Amino acid sequence: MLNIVLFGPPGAGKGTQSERIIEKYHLTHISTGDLFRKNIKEGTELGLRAKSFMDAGNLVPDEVVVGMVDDFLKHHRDAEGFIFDGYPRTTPQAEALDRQLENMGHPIAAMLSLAVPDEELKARLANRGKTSGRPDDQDPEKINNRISVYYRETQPVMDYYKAQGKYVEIHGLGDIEEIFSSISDAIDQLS
Ligand code: B4P
Repeated sequence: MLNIVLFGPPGAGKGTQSERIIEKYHLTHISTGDLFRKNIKEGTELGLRAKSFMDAGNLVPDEVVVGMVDDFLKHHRDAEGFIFDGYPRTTPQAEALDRQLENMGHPIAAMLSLAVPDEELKARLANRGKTSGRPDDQDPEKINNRISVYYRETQPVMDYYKAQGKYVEIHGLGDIEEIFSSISDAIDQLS
């Protein structure tokens, strides 16, 4: 079983690269952002709890996210491995993930961290906002808030994985397939 965290600021390309990773390595994809958007669309109680946080570009509270991931893992016990896309986003979430995987006997093998400059992130998100219909992509203030929240609450998660010797930085600027090739090289070195 291969478990990987795909990490990076908003708009770094986590969703974009996850699609390629799951196809090549047959991992099960868990995107907490996608799961929340699905719940919002379906009008579930979980979706209602998450919506106001997401629309403002803030993080959904840890206990809500961790509970949702617990549930997902329980329903995917036969997976060959997981790509965690957008989770963990806080140090308490990283600690929770270690506990969740301890129960399954397969810890995180690596955190692949996409490095992209802020100006490029803002341009990508504003561009996606033209067609995505996502409230958090459409307003420059919300985009700026998401990037600030990333530096304040999410970036410390890097140190958590650096301390475990699992941190791998990936240059995230440029051609999507070239970035995927760097990711593939990093994954191939793990197995
Ligand atoms: P997410 O859904 O995780 O999304 P994201 O950060 O917006 O984007 P991602 O990095 O996946 O970007 P993408 O590939 O799409 O989070 C949304 C919200 O959900 C959060 O703000 C938060 O409120 C909540 N949430 C989710 N997880 C949470 C958690 N664990 N805890 C608390 N709250 C949580 O790429 C963006 C754009 O760039 C796309 O248009 C893409 O086509 C383009 N692009 C990608 N790679 C490119 C490249 N190399 N060159 C040019 N463009 C590129």
